[in-house]
Amino acid sequence: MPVGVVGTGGMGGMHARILHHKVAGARVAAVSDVDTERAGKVAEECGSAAIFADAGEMIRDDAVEAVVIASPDPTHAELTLECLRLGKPVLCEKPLATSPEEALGVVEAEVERGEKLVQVGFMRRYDPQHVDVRNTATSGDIGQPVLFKGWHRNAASPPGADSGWVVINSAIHDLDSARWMLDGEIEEVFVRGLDTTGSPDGEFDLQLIQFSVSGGRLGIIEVYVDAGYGYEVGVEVVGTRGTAYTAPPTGAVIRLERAYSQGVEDDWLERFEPAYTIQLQGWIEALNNGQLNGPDAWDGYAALVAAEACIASIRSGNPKTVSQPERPALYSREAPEVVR
Ligand code: ISE
Repeated sequence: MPVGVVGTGGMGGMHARILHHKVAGARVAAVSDVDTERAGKVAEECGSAAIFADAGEMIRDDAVEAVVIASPDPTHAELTLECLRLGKPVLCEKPLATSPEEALGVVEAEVERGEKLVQVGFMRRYDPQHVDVRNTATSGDIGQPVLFKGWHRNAASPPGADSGWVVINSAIHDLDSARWMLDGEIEEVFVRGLDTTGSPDGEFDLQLIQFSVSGGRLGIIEVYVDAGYGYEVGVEVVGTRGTAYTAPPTGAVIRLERAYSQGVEDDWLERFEPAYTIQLQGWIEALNNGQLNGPDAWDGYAALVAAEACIASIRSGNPKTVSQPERPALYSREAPEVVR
């Protein structure tokens, strides 16, 4: 499957290298980036892929049959819509869009086409530790799942990151994990936060999201994007008979000079490299088998609807109800996953 990768920064570069070096059935046919020098370096590493400065031009090139979008968040919806217009399957990094309205436009365009072509890059659904928790939660072994707990810590946030960015760019993963782990919809959110950096703008780099989930369940997410010590993500699902939570990092536990220590990852590229690989392998297999079965445009939209409610709660200081239209038949859980 000849794939075009939009964006050759940290995320796009990793996707291109994984596709080239680790995913059977995939070939990096092209990469695009406004920074053509950076694109050239990635292209060279990935079998002399073609280089484009313009993403749309690459997407429209006949040599590209599937697309990975890993460009800046504001470009995601527009480029995904171009893939839909051309009938090209696309794996779009989260967030699908920067607002629910923009994401709904993608959903409506895909429903109009009548076939699923969009997968959203919620890669935690492919992380072995997260999958193990979800399988345990849905197996009945811990009783009825009643509470989702997530913690998500970045070592440091980028310049200009405000409360909205923390939600749309970071907490979007945890909101999706809650929907996925509890197999339900987020119904109400209440967000409180802190600015731990002492910056005058009062934006929250530490947020506590309390929420309710359909079926009478609850959740709480801590997102802290200036944690300092490293990158750490985990979930726990609490059931009526027991709990399941993600195992700690797999690195060696070192005993030295009367102390234990274990490494903590720097960032998501390091912590979730296996998940990104499994995600891409599954996506290519699904395309070659004609069955898309990953997180879809509706998942991308639903996470953004909850995210927007979180931002509204931050601004108002009050709880915010999350309301969304009926799930179209194309995205029903019962619908066959066959798409192409
Ligand atoms: C980043 O964009 C990611 O997607 C990471 O998975 C997440 O942990 C991080 O907070 C985001 O900024």
